Amino acid sequence: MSRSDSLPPGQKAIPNFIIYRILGQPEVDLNSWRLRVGGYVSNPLTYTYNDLLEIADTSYVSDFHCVTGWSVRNVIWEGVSLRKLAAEAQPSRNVEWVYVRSLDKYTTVIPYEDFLDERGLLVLRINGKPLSLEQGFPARIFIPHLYGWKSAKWVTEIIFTEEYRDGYWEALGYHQRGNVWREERFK
Ligand SMILES: Nc1nc2c(c(=O)[nH]1)N[C@H]1C(S)=C(S)[C@@H](COP(=O)(O)O)O[C@H]1N2
Ligand SMILES: [Mo]
Repeated sequence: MSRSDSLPPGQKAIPNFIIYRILGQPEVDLNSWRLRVGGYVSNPLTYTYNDLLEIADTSYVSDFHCVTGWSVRNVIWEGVSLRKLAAEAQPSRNVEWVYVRSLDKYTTVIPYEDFLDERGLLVLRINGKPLSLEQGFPARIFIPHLYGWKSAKWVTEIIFTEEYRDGYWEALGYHQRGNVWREERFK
């Protein structure tokens, strides 16, 4: 079976996303919201929501996997490729990790190599509609082969770093990378 028709080990399909907001639902003000891309880069950048809409370049269908064992199949994802954001910021050669911060103070960490996966996405739309507030409007991360906790909602900062640093779930024992096909659930 190919990856497109099988689920990763230990996962079960359910029809709809279960909404998680472990730190509460943040209030989003689109006028003040910005996405900052920085850290160890030669060209730090700040994007408004409209800037991101203008450079949206990617759309595909892929499954979503939460580490607690549920998956939602065949979701349509649209947005800006993370590769493009990285290319604009020009991370230093020594970058190994990407640290992500959100409006609700949620954080997560992604290996630079996985961040650069060709399907890595800053999501602006799900299933043909703008992200709902509860699903992370204005923007969230999605990398199909990583567990859902890496898919930070309401993202405000993407920071390229040399040093590993735990995010919210990683500090509680969840894996540095979280590859669903290798079942990297815990450290
Ligand atoms: N800011 C923020 N992002 C988050 C979370 C959260 O609590 N806060 N939960 C994560 C987890 S564990 C999962 S499985 C997915 C769930 O996405 P959903 O709420 O759209 O179903 O969001 C991820 N991103
Ligand atoms: Mo999750």
